[in-house]
Formats: sequence, structure tokens, C-alpha cells
Amino acid sequence: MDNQNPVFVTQPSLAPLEEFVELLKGVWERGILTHNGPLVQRLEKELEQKLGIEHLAVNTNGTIALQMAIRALEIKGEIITTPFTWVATVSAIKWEGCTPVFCDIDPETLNIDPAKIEALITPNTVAIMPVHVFGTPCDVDAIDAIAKKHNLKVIYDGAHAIGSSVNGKSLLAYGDITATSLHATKLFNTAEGGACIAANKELLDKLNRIRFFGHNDAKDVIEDGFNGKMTEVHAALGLANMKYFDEVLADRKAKYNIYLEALKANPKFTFQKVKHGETNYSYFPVIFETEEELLAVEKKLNAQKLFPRRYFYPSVNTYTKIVEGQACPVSEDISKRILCLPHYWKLTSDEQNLIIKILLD
Ligand code: T4K
Repeated sequence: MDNQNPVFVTQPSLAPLEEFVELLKGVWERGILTHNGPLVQRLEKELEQKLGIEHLAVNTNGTIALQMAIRALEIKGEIITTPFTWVATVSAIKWEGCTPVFCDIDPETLNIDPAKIEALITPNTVAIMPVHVFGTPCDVDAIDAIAKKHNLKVIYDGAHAIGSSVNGKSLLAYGDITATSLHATKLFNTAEGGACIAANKELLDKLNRIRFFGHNDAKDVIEDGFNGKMTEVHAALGLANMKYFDEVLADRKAKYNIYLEALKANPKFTFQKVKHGETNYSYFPVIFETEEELLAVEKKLNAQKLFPRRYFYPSVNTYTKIVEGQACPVSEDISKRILCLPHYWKLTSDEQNLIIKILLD
């Protein structure tokens, strides 16, 4: 049977509207819409409790969270990062006056390849900014060891990583700072939003000042800050959605396993490997043998109103406006052959089965 309604790569996970409205009533009564209001503070506490972490500050979005992290660590120079990411990782580095240096990826985990980092370190290197791609944990122990040896900071781009873990600990707890995204397309969302998770209280205080124009309590300005505040309306959505966090995560895992079981025996496809810790199963990427095969399958899916996405294509090191002359053959190759299948809470089993059928056709 033909598919009737368009199915996109994802759809926001949303609590019932009444539960969001209930929280909004309090916002209306108080008249406090922003500036570290009670719901923002509650969301921070609930996220910390849910993830078993400390020192979390929410903000406007994941891109600003990365910029806040760079500012808080007061670094200027070269930052070693991955080309297999969303452009925001690299634009954040550039907005903060630093230079991105691309390190190629491990072809199995699709994350930065720790074995290739040291060769890129120069006297100007100040930090490593790996990405936990699609929620799959990086080799945090290896990265930590390199950073310690060369006295570098580590900022994890954990935009996809809420709900992932390593050594039984939330993945967001690693590095000097982890920045995450709470965007509509993420496992847990506040429509737009993000958060920084700092290694200590001193850094957290600094991040809180940076997101509030650099002010301290005495209204002096003691940081190079900007406006990175989350509103009460966004926090209300986060609090409403929080109730469904575990259900959404479990559903992603179940659907991820359905895809994997159905497709794994087919030699045409390979899959991202989880070698360290546990993923949050938030994306389902399939790696094809060739770009031509990917395009042919994409066309068949589109004909049935099924719209997967080519995350991440092209490899960020090849964008015109980024930085010239840094080849990353593994990332460039995989970028051309990888497709993320529709994967979200309300995806029906009929829709998922149709996607599988078309892939196996
Ligand atoms: N670092 C990494 C590694 C990232 O992946 C990202 C963002 C960031 C940093 C920065 O975090 P933020 O500053 O964004 O918080 C999306 C997201 O906009 C972006 O957040 C995300 N990564 C990136 C991987 O994907 P698009 O251009 O694919 O979004 P869009 O609007 O095409 O959405 C995809 C599908 O989702 C649509 O086809 C339909 C559905 N959708 C989307 C939205 C926004 C909905 O159903 N409702 C919605 O409201 O970028």
C-alpha cells in the first residue's frame, strides 16, 4: 500500500499539549518570562537529576553552548575537531576567533579518530573538540589521555548525546565542558535550546555569567558575555517533555533494534559501531557501498513520501566558507554514502516496515 502522509527524518517528541499549557499558566501568573526564572532553574535541576550529573546551565541553543564553552575556558588558537559533523561545531570555533583543524574519523564509530589527533598538535593547539556523532560515545579515555599529555582543554560537542553513557556515567559529564542541544530534532527538546555541563562549579558560575551579558551578581561585567538565556516558555516545554524522557529513549532503542535486525544481514549495508559505552539510539544511519546506491534508495523512499536525511553531507572540511586545504578522506568518503532513516517516537510500525521493505528491495 502507498504511504499517505510525509514521513521526515525526525519529528519532535512532544508531551500532551495540556501538560505544557498547565506549566504555562504559572508563567502567565508570575509574568516572569526570562532571566533565570523558576522554570529554567527547575529544568536545570531535573536534568541534573535525570542524568546523574552536576554543573549544568541551559541556554538558547547548542551552537551558543559551544561558544559559551570556548569563552569560559578562555582559549584562543587551534582547536582540533571532526569534519563529520553539523556545521555548527566548526562555526562556533570560528565565531570565537579560533581556528578549526580537522582530524579524520574512525570509519567504524564515525567519531574523531584518537590515533590521528597527536600528529595535528602544534604549539598553537589549545583544545580538542570531538563530537559524539549520532549519540555514539567517542573514545573518551583515549582523548582524555592525549589532552592531559599535551595540556589541552577538551570540549565535547554532545549535541546528540543526551541519554548516552560511558562507564555507567552520563556522556555529558566528560571533558572540561560538554555542550548539548535541546533542539526540536533532538531526543529531548525545548523547541530551541541547549546546555553546557561543566567539570566544576567555578566553570559553571562563569558559564552562567557569560550567558547573562557577562554580569556578576553585583551587576559589574566581569566576562565577555552575550545573551544566551533560555526563556521560561522553552523551559516549560522541557519540563513537560521530561516526563516522557525514559519512554522516548526506550522507544528509540526498540525501533533502532528493529531496523538493525532487519538490515544487518544484508551485505549492501554497514552501520555505525558503538565501541565505547552505550548510545542513546537517537539516529539510525545506514552506510551504503556507493553514493549511487544511496541515491537510488533515497529516490525510491521519496517516491513513497519517505524523507531520510543525508547527515552529514558533505564533510564539513569541504565547505567553501570553512577552511581550505585540509583533506579528510575517510570523512569525505563516508559522508557521500550515509543516510539517516526516519527514526522518532511517533513513527508507526507500518511506516518503519515500509522503509525496511524499500531498503531490502
Ligand atoms: N553540533 C552538532 C553535532 C549538531 O548536530 C548540531 C545541530 C549543533 C551542534 C547545533 O545545535 P543547535 O544550535 O541546532 O541547537 C537539524 C537541526 O536544526 C540541528 O539542530 C541539528 N544539529 C542538525 C543535525 O539537524 P536540519 O536542517 O536537518 O533541520 P530540519 O529543520 O530540516 O529538520 C529535520 C526534520 O525534522 C524536518 O524534515 C522535519 C522535522 N522537524 C523539524 C523541526 C525543526 C519537525 O517535525 N519539526 C520541527 O520543528 O537541522
